[in-house]
This record gives sequence, C-alpha cells and structure tokens, in this order.
Amino acid sequence: MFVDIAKIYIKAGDGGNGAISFRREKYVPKGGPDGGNGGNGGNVIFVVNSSLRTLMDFRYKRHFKAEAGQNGQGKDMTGRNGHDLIIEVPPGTTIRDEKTGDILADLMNDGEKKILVYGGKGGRGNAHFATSIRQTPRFAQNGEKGQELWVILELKMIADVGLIGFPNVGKSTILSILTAARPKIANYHFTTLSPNLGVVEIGEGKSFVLADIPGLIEGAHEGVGLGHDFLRHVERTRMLVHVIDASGIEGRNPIEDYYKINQELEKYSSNLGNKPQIVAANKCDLPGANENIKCLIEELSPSDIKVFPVSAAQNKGFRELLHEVVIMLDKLPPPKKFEVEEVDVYYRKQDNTSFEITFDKEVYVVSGPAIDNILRSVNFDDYESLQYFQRMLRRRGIIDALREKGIKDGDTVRIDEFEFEFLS
Ligand SMILES: Nc1nc2c(ncn2[C@@H]2O[C@H](COP(=O)(O)OP(=O)(O)OP(=O)(O)O)[C@@H](O)[C@H]2O)c(=O)[nH]1
Ligand SMILES: [Mg+2]
Repeated sequence: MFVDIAKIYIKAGDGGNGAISFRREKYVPKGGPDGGNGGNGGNVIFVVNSSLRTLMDFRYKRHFKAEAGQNGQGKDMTGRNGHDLIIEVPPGTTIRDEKTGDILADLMNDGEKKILVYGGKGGRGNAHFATSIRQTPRFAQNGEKGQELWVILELKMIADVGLIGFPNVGKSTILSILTAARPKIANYHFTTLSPNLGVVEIGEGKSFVLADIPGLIEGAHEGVGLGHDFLRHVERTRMLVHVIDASGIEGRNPIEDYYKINQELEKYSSNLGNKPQIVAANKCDLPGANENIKCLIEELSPSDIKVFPVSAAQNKGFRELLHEVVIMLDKLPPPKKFEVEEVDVYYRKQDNTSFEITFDKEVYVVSGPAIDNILRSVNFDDYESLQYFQRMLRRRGIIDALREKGIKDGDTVRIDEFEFEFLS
C-alpha cells in the first residue's frame, strides 16, 4: 500500500474563566454578584477536502491549536466562545492516537467531519454561586482545559488510475513525464518491482493519483512474474490506462498484447476485467508504430475502447489522453472506503466524576478528574469558597470514600498541592 504519514499535535481551546464581580449601582452600596461565565474553548475538527491528495502540507505545519474561550466579565457578561479549528485532510485519511495506536477516525467522503478533541467548558462566574445564605461569593470557576493529543495521520493513497501492460512498454516513463515521481526506467523487463505513485496536476487545483504497476505477463493471475501483490492494488483503482508498445519492437503483436493482458485481469477477478480502460499506444515515435496503431484502433472501435497514440520518449499525445481520463474520472464513483476498525475514544464526554485515593507516607492523597473539576472553582483564601469546596467533596462521595479507607479526625489529606486536616 502507498502510505503518506504525518505526525501532528492538536489542542482544543481552553475554556475561559468565570468572572468575580459585584454590581455597582448608584445608591446601592453592596450590589449582588454579577460575574459572567467564561466562553467555551473551540474544538479541533478534521474535514475531508476531496481536492487534496497528499499529506504534504503537514510537513511544514505540525502544531494546531483551537482558540480559547474568553473570560467572563462583570454585568453578567459571558465570554465569547473560541472558534473551532478546522483541519482539512484528503479523502482516505485515517487518524491514530500516537500513544495507543487506536484509530480515532477514518475519513473518506468529501465534507465528512470529525471532532477529535473538545474545547474546555467555560468556568462559571461568581453570580452562579450565589445562594440565599451566600450572597457575595468571592470565587468563580476557572475554565476547563481543552483536550490535547498527538496524532498520526495516515493516508492510504488510492491510485485513481493504474498504468498496466507488458514489461518494458513504457509505463514508468509515462509516470515520470506526467508526475514528479522518478521511477527507475530501463530497457529490460521487470525494471519496476513494486508500484510507484505520482500525482498528476491538471490545473485549477485538480489532480489525480496515477500508479505505475510492475509489468504483467501471461499467468500473472496465478502469481507468475510479479503476480498477485500488485493486482490487489490495481483492484482499488478507478480506471486503467492500458499501455501497449505500438512499435512491436520486441516482436509481439500490439493487438495480441491487448487481449492477453485483459485475459489476465479477467482471470484474476471480474472486477478487474470490467474496470473502465483506455489504451495508450506508446512508442509511436518508432518506425512501424503508425501502421500498428491503425489496426489497433480498427480492432477496438466496436468495443468503444479509446486508443491514444502517444510517445513517452517525445512527450507527445498526453494532453488528449489526460483530457479523456479526467472526463472518465468525473463520471466514476469515488474510491472505495477502507475497512478499518474505529475506536471511539474521544467522542466520549470528559469523565468528571471519578477519583482515586492513595496513601502516601501517612497522608491520604485524593486525585482524579472529579478533583480537577472541583478545584477549578476553589479560592483557598476565601472562607465561603472553602465551604463550597467541602460541600462538593461530600456530594461527590469523596468524604465517604476517605472514611471507608479508615481516615480519622486529625489525619492529613492532600488534594493537588493543598494539605489539610480531616475533620468530620
Ligand atoms: N522509443 C521510445 N522508447 C520508449 C518510450 N517509452 C519508453 N521507452 C523506453 O522503453 C524502455 C522501457 O521503459 P520503462 O518505462 O522502464 O517501461 P516499463 O513499462 O515501466 O517496464 P517494466 O517496469 O519493466 O514493466 C526504456 O528504455 C524507455 O526509455 C517511447 O515512447 N519511445
Ligand atoms: Mg517500469
């Protein structure tokens, strides 16, 4: 398989912090809390753009960060949400978690979207924490951090068009003049041992992928020559350019060549036999080619197979051939989706309720997402905030869990970087 790979870092925007603010009005000495909520951070979203064909752009830019949410403000003003960051990828891109290797997304169709990391939620402003007893909360909630991840982008490039034909007919030479690929070209059979790939640019940002495939010979369907391996690749292409040596310089007859190769394709699979095909009658610069081409066109005209006389050596005749390829590709269905197992890890909402208690040198240490979440809204210098904190510990079952672990009054508890005495 032809694989293009890039490793990139993505980070969703952090949530904005909630504001601590109090109303100031004329003749109202002690206004109520009016700190607004922080805005949510932007997500990082991957979108398929079918005019892209490679992962080349990711060689230059590797870090992608979505915008953070803005902080809340006084007068109950909510911070603006951060914009999502859109990353465009070509069809056929799979995205893996760099650490676990799990496939997080397999993007195929134009416009298909996937959110891979979610922005952090904005923190609540102090207005949110006001109650009938706690009328002037001097604490607010900080925004949640946006998720971050290193991912591997993998593009299994599917060749739109495969160049097939007998050995030495000029397949690699054709690839080299139509694309930036530099395959080995030589005057002997089986110069090409594995498929080469190139991108043919046809202007207006349009392109297609062309594969040069090792020469086929009789018996290829049974594995003769370089056989099966690449016939499998050919099966995924959308159409074939059947390259024929029109000069007959190796003593074969071009018309027979045409039928023999097609028989091999047919015997390998009917899918391959039925693939749309046009003929590139190559080496038309050599003597005798014109006569052969006339016969070939005559032979194939009833079957509607178009024949294009070309010379890869002189770079002649390819404009017409490419024109036809583009017309055909436009009418053909897009390449087939790869079957891969998708692991849905990052669609899950963040887990805000689990925690863990460990015992470290006489100290009970509480950690986990539940703690991180509660800590976002604690101001340790503020009495009411601490009371709120304790209530949350109780409500989340953390106090009960500590008791179950055997904690007694006076023992030390550590949460994040804070240590305090346990009092029930
Ligand atoms: N005169 C002439 N020679 C050509 C033309 N195209 C290719 N050749 C020559 O034919 C020989 C084989 O060319 P390749 O492109 O390596 O052929 P191939 O089909 O890729 O061969 P395999 O990889 O062995 O299957 C080379 O010596 C080329 O220079 C052409 O249009 N005219
Ligand atoms: Mg070759």
